[in-house]
Amino acid sequence: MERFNFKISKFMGATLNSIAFKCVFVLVAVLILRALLLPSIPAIVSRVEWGNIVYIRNDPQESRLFLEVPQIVWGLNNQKIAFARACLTARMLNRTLLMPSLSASLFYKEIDLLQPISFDKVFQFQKFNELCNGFVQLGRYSDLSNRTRVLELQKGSGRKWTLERDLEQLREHSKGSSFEDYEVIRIIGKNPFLWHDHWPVKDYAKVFECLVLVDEFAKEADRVVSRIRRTTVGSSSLKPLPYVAVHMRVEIDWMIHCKKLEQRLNTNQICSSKDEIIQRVARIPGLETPAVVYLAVADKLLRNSSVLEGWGEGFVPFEKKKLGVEGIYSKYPYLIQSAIDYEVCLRADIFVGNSFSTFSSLIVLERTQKMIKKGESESSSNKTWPSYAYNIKGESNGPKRWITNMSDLSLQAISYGTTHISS
Ligand SMILES: Nc1nc2c(ncn2[C@@H]2O[C@H](COP(=O)(O)OP(=O)(O)O)[C@@H](O)[C@H]2O)c(=O)[nH]1
Ligand SMILES: *[C@@H]1O[C@H](CO)[C@@H](O)[C@H](O)[C@H]1NC(C)=O
Ligand SMILES: *[C@@H]1O[C@H](CO)[C@@H](O)[C@H](O)[C@H]1NC(C)=O
Ligand SMILES: *[C@@H]1O[C@H](CO)[C@@H](O)[C@H](O)[C@H]1NC(C)=O
Ligand SMILES: *[C@@H]1O[C@H](CO)[C@@H](O)[C@H](O)[C@H]1NC(C)=O
Ligand SMILES: *[C@@H]1O[C@H](CO)[C@@H](O)[C@H](O)[C@H]1NC(C)=O
Repeated sequence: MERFNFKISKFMGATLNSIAFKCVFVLVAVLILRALLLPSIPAIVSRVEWGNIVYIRNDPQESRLFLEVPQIVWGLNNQKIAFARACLTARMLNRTLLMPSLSASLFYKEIDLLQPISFDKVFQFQKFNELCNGFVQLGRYSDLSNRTRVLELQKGSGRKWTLERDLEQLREHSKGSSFEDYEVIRIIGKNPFLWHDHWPVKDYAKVFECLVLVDEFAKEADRVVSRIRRTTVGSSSLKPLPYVAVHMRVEIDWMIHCKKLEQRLNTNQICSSKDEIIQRVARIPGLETPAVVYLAVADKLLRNSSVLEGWGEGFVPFEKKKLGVEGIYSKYPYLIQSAIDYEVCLRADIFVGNSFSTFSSLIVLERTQKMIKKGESESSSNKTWPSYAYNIKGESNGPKRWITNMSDLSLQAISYGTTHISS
């Protein structure tokens, strides 16, 4: 809420008619008008001093009430989804989300290996608040007042903790002025995926749009992409070759997970062997060859380093080592490596991924948004930023065309776990 402090009592009675007072009065009036008319000035607290008049304005969009969440864990995109849910929870509670810790390491069972990494070491803090202004906001712990009152909100897991029950609990805590006495609501609980999926795809997309990598890592992604673009074959050296990024999800962690999932869902359309991936990519309709294929894989988690073998004529496959960019990646922990790879896939001429992977799903979501922004959705063909799922058979035995349905009512419908993809 706006708050004005006028220390003008000293003026009262003494110099009411003085010209100086009139000038000051006009200035104050202007400041008030400015504050009312331009509510989106980014400053959280602006302070203008004029003589002994002090005027303080708290930005109305910057809620003085906060939500705190536990450290966010698991893979890059599972972390992004959990982060988005924390943001949307804060939005629902009309609170600013205290900037959470992400995890630099993939291991989530050994707490000491979790390697907390501050959100702003990975994504631009200021940029996030600028882009998400009016939707959700991040705050810093230093924004908290001295006498912070904290309400702990225990989140549950397990069978009793249904989607409805979770939502009901959140609704309860967003109503009623009694909660406004608590500057901080702190969500606690063990399950790293505390946040249930209560929001439409568009809301998630809005949060993801505000996530911009810090310059250091964005530059590393630029370097990798320019290496790929520099690749030439034979005499076709003038025009850059098209580059296909394939999120080859064949790492050991995935193979364990996907086999279980296939059994449970009674399907064989999840895992995809290397050979199946190669065959499907070769049958992408209209793909011009020669083409560079960038294999986005976590080299460390590969049992089998033969991913470069078996690609047919016309395909020039690269992974990090062969491309000579291993040095770029190896400087960084898992989370950053994965984030660089994500950027490289995002910018590819063609992306091919696995419809059961959140990594693939969020790339397709961002590419779909780019496509929509370019106004392609109205034209007769959705040709820019094409994406495919190699685990599902599409036209002429190629991979299935993959576009995110932005009108879907939950993220579940478009990520981790579907063979029903829009196309
Ligand atoms: N493409 C790529 N993947 C990586 C890298 N490092 C780790 N990974 C994998 O990416 C996965 C990322 O997890 P996440 O983004 O949550 O997606 P998902 O596990 O595929 O649903 C991890 O499980 C790792 O196997 C990397 O440098 N590049
Ligand atoms: C915080 O507390 C310190 C000492 O307890 C005090 O000097 C300071 O003015 C307080 N600040 C605010 C913003 O209340
Ligand atoms: C949250 O803020 C919105 C917009 O300012 C308002 O309409 C809504 O009533 C608020 N909700 C709560 C629970 O305070
Ligand atoms: C590695 O890949 C090759 C070629 O696809 C395959 O023949 C071999 O069985 C694989 N080895 C392991 C350990 O998966
Ligand atoms: C293109 O994609 C958009 C977004 O999914 C969809 O709404 C539209 O119907 C598609 N257009 C065609 C011609 O397929
Ligand atoms: C997209 O999702 C909405 C909401 O679930 C659904 O009504 C619509 O049919 C879906 N569109 C496509 C192309 O699947």
